[in-house]
Amino acid sequence: MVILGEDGIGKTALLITMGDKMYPEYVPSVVGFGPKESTLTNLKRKYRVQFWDTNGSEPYDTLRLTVYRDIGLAILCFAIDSKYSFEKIDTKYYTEFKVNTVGYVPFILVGTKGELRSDSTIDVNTLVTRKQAEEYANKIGTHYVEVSSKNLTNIDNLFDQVVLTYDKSLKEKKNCLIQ
Ligand SMILES: Nc1nc2c(ncn2[C@@H]2O[C@H](COP(=O)(O)OP(=O)(O)OP(=O)(O)O)[C@@H](O)[C@H]2O)c(=O)[nH]1
Ligand SMILES: [Mg+2]
Repeated sequence: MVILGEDGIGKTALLITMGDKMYPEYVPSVVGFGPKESTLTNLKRKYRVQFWDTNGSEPYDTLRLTVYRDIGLAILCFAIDSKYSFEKIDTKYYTEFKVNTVGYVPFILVGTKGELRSDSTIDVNTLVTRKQAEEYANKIGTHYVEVSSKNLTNIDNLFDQVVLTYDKSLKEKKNCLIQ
């Protein structure tokens, strides 16, 4: 799978947290550039997942295109405290992902830094609302999962959703071949 989105929204922290079930003290920019294997456990099963971390900044725009070959699932990511990163999903990452993948590749919309919703020092008007995110996910035909790597909220649910979405797309592909 590949994780896509703007700079500084918590992509790398999320990948590390999904693997380690722990929020990292130090977050590198990308977890290597190239696929990394990780064993994730969920739904009482173990999965070997190969994931690509990416970087949203312009110098990486060309390099990122090479990632789309052969991917099984994409996580489209924004941070709930960055309306800019949410808008960029539609204007950049979703489009780029659709243009550069062949056939149907499943994807999930993820809002990071979810714990900021209950931070009383933050003006709620500056946040992307859950309703906005859910409506957008609905429009592009997927689910919205809001997570907090910092508080480990919904990290397991996200991986459940990754597995379900991926399995469903495999079954649909099989059905298409039989018909
Ligand atoms: N409040 C909060 N901060 C987070 C969370 N996850 C990551 N961060 C912080 O957000 C910043 C960016 O996190 P990264 O994981 O490096 O973000 P990235 O999207 O990989 O950024 P680039 O590699 O620059 O594209 C870091 O300072 C993290 O500590 C979270 O769940 N909550
Ligand atoms: Mg990163």
